[in-house]
Amino acid sequence: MPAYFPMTLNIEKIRNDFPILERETANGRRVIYLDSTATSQKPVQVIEAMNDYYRRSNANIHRGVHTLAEEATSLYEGARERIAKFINASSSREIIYTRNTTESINLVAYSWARANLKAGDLVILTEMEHHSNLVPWHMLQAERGIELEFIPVTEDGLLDLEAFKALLNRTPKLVSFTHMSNVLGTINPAGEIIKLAHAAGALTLVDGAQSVPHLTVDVQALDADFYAFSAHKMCGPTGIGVLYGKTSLLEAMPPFLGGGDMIKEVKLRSFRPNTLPHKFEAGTPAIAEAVGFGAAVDYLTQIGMDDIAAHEHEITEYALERLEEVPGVKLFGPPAEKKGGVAAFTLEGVHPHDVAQILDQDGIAVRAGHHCAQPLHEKFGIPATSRASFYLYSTKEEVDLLVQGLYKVKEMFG
Ligand code: C6P
Repeated sequence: MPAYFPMTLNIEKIRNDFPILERETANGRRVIYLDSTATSQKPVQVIEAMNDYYRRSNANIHRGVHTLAEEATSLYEGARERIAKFINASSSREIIYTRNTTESINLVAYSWARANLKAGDLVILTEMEHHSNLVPWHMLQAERGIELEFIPVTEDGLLDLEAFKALLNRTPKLVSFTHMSNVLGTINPAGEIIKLAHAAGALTLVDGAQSVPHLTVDVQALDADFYAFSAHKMCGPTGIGVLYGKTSLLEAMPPFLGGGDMIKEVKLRSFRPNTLPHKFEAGTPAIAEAVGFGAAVDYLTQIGMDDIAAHEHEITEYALERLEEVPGVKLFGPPAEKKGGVAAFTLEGVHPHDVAQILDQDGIAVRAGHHCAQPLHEKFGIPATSRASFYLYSTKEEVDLLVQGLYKVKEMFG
């Protein structure tokens, strides 16, 4: 077993932090979790931080002067500080808690875009977007008559930057794109795209659902205007995410949801909104989840994002190599140097759902379907793929078991 362990991280120690990796499925197989792109598993450090919060400190925040309320507020705000540091925001006021990446993108679409875009204004997206960075813009197009254009994806799964430059001549107002594709794994040149967009006078929104969990992200170095991500894909709990925005932009934006906590003052016929970041956080938020999010960021920071990325690269390189050996497997996306830990594939003659179901009999968890990126699958002329994805706890041994499982699938389908 140790021979399989890559050298970058102390995988044995890391795997011990994730109790779920020890469990067995109904037919007595150990779980081989290859679906971290959908949601990551959670280390005990996160589970215990949330548990401790409910056992010791539970109270509503920003509302009370009693000990528990102050403790809960300080835990909630402390997590925000650490998340700000994690992505190098210039202030924690730029970190808006949301429910997830989807809500973060919708916040920009509802608040910034409805205040700033009119009929005929152009928003540039890409062909590799997740539905959460497509549908909010379709909705705005139907409501406002904005225009949408898409940076094409090349056959090898990269963005066509020459086509993007041509689109920039049409003076877009916003360029909104994924930093890393959840299907192809492509890591897009976010810094370059942002620079080009700014030179053309557009703002930028980056969907970081797959990048923040796996790469070192520095929003100031990127010069991103907005950046969205979810806790649950980075060892944290479900139900909480972040919208990062530059202070000047967030300050100028109208509130998104109205209610308690997002106000300074309310009269019968009017209100004054609160300052940042509270202006965008109406109602009692996900407090325990924020505590868990802070613990997740501490956990990843302590291990080191660069080492995590290096480990994932090693696993991905190995996985692509091994999957390519399987007759009938077709891989989608660029080579390992240009992608994160995602391997989407089809197996000739077998529906991706059948592949996933048969693998599951051996405890191997992969996702099958369009992965909320239907237009991208259409582009490649397929309805679905099977997708294996990797994280800091993934091992080469698990890749071997996946490959072994695929040979079994082939045998069953003759
Ligand atoms: N992708 C996947 O299996 P939420 O659900 O809001 O936390 O994240 C949405 C989202 C946005 N952008 C990208 C690039 C994503 O990958 C996701 C979530 C999961 O691929 C669930 S569909």
